[in-house]
Amino acid sequence: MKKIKSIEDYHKEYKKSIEQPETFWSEIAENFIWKKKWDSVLKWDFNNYNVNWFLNGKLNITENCLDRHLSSKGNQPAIIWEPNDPKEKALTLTYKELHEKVCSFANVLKNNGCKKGDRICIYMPMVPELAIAVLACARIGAIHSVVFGGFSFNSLADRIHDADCNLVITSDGAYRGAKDIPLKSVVDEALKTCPTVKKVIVLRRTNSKVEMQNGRDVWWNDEIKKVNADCPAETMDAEDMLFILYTSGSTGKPKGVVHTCGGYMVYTGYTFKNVFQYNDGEIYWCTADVGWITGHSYLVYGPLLNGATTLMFEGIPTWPDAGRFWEVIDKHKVNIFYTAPTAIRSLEAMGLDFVKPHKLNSLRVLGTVGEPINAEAWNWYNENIGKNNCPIVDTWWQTETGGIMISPIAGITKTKPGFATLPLPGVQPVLLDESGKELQGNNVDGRLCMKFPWPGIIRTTYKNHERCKEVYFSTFKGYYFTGDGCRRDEDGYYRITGRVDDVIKVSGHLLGTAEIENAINEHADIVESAVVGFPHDIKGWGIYAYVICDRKRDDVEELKKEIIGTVNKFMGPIAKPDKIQIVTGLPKTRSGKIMRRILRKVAEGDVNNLGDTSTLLDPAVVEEIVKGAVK
Ligand code: 7RM
Repeated sequence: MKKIKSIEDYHKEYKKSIEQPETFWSEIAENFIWKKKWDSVLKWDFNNYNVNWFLNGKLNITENCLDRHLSSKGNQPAIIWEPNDPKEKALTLTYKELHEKVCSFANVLKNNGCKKGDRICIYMPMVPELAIAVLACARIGAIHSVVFGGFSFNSLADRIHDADCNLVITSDGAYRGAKDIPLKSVVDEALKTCPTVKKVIVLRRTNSKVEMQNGRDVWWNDEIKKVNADCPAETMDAEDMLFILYTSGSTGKPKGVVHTCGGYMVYTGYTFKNVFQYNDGEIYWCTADVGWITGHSYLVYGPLLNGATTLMFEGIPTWPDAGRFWEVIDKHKVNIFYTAPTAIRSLEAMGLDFVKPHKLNSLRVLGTVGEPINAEAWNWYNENIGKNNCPIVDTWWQTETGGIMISPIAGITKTKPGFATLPLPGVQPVLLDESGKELQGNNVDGRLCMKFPWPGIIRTTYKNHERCKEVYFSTFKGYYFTGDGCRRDEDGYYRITGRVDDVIKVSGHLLGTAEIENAINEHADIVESAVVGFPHDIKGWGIYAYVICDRKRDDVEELKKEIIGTVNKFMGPIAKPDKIQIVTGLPKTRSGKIMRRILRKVAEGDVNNLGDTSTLLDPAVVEEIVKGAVK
C-alpha cells in the first residue's frame, strides 16, 4: 500500500477521495487479499440508515493479518509482550508463531462448539492470549465481544446478555500494578444471570485459586494440547460481522457497536499506515487496552494488517514507578508511541525525575487519542518525550468510526497543540448549527457530523438497528452525528471541544452517566441519583454524583464510602464517583426531566451563572444544592 508522501500528496489524495470515493477506496482495497473480489464498492443511505462496502467481496481478516506475511516476514516479531512486572521476562511472538497459536486456539474454539456467527465474550488481561483469542474468533467467523477487564460483573453480564454469547474466554486473574484482580470470579458472578453461556475457557495467568464448574469451565492449557495448528480461514462476506464492541450511551444500556469484516479491515489498515507513516521493521506501541476500540484497531488489527511489530503492555504507567512507560520504550526501542492525554497529564504531574534516566532516542512519532489534549500537556509531551523531534498525531475518532478520522499525517501535516487538524482522505466532516444548517467557511463552531460514509463506519447496533438510526442518524437528517462539539479555525483545522450529550470521558474511558446512576441506585438507601462530569486536571473529566437517600443517615462519610463500593462492585472501579453530594431533591422540569445543565454548573463551581430556573418544579432545591456543593 502506498503512503502519503507530502502535504501536496495529501491534498491530492483528499481531493480524489471526495470526487471519486469508489475509485479511491477500491484502489486501497486492492492491497489486501480477497478470496473473491467485490461486485460494487459502496451502497449507502443515511436517511434510512444502511451502508455496505465492497459488496459480495469475500475475505478473512486473519489471512491479511497473518498468512500473507508468512513468506516475507515469518520470523519477524508480530507481537512483543511486556509483562506487568519488569522482573518477569518479556515475550516475542513472530508472525509464524502467532499464526500457529491463532490457528491452534481457533481449533480449541471449534472443539468447544463454536462456529461462524456465534458471539464470544472475551474478558481477559493484556496478555498475548487476548490478541490470540480475538484473532482465533475472526479465523472461524465467530463474532468477538471484548469486555474491558475494568468492568465488573453487572456490566459484564449486561454485555453478555445483549450479545447472547455462548462462550466466554477469561483468565484466573489479572495483574495490574501491585494488584491482582480476580477475573474468573467476576465471570462466575455474571454468569449466574447468563444462561446462554455454555462454556468458559480459562487461561492461567496469576495462579490464583478459581472455582471450575464441571461441564462448563475448561482450562486453556488443557484444551490447547488436544489440537493441531491447522485451521483454514473461514470465508467471510465483506459485510459479515467481525465484532461487537459495547460503548456507553445516553441511556443506561450500552450500545453494541457492530463492525464488519471488509470495510473495517481496509479502513484500519489504511489509516494505521498513513497516520503513523509506519516503516517496515519499526516497533510500534499503543498503550490502549484491547477492551477499547483503540486496542482493537491500533494494537491488534491495524498493525498486523501492515506486518508491523506491535508491542502489548500488561501493566500500568505508574508501577513500579512513573518511569515505566519510558523504561519500556528504551528497553524495546520503540519507534512509534500512541497513548492517551490522561496518561500524559498524570505522568507530567509526577515530575521529570522519572523521565530523565531514559534516553527515548528510538522514538520517531508520538500519538494521542481519546480526549482533547490541552496545550500544556501537548507541549510537555513534545519537549520531554519527543525531545522536540517527533511529530505528534492528535487522532480524533470513535468506537463507531472504527478508525482514525481527523488527524495529522505524521511529519507531513503541520501540527498545532490541541488540534486534530485535518480530515483523512475519505472523511467528509461538516459543522452544523443547532438547526442543522451546515456552517460554511472557517472560524466556526458547531456540532461535528459526517456527510459521507467511510469503510470503517458503524453498520448497526447489535440486534437493534432502530437505536443505531435514532442515536446517530436522526439528530441531523442525512448526516452521521458524532455527539461532539467542534471548532474549525482560521486555517481550516479541526479542534474537538468535547461531548454535547450525557456521556463523559473519564481518564480516557467513555462512560454513560445513566449507567453510573444505575450502579449507584443499587445501594439500598439511594432512591435517585444524577451524575454529571466536572473538569478534572488529570482525568479530563471527573464524576460528580448527586444522590437522594431515603432515610436519614448521619454517617455521611460512611455512606459515601458505601456508594463508591457499590459502583465498584456493580460497574467497576473506572466509574467511581470523585465527588458525592447528598441532596433532598433534584432540579426537575414540570415534565420530570432532570435539568443537568444546572447540576453541571454547580459541579464546575460556576454557581453565579445558573441561567433560567423559573421552569423548575421546585426552585428551592437549587439553593440547597448550591449551598451543599462539594468543592
Ligand atoms: C477512539 C476513542 C470517542 C470520543 C469522541 C470524543 C473523544 C477521541 C479525541 C477525542 C478530542 C481527540 N473512541 N475523543 N479522540 N476528543 N481529541 N483526539 O476514544 O468511542 O471511546 O470515544 O472520545 O469525544 O467522541 S471512544
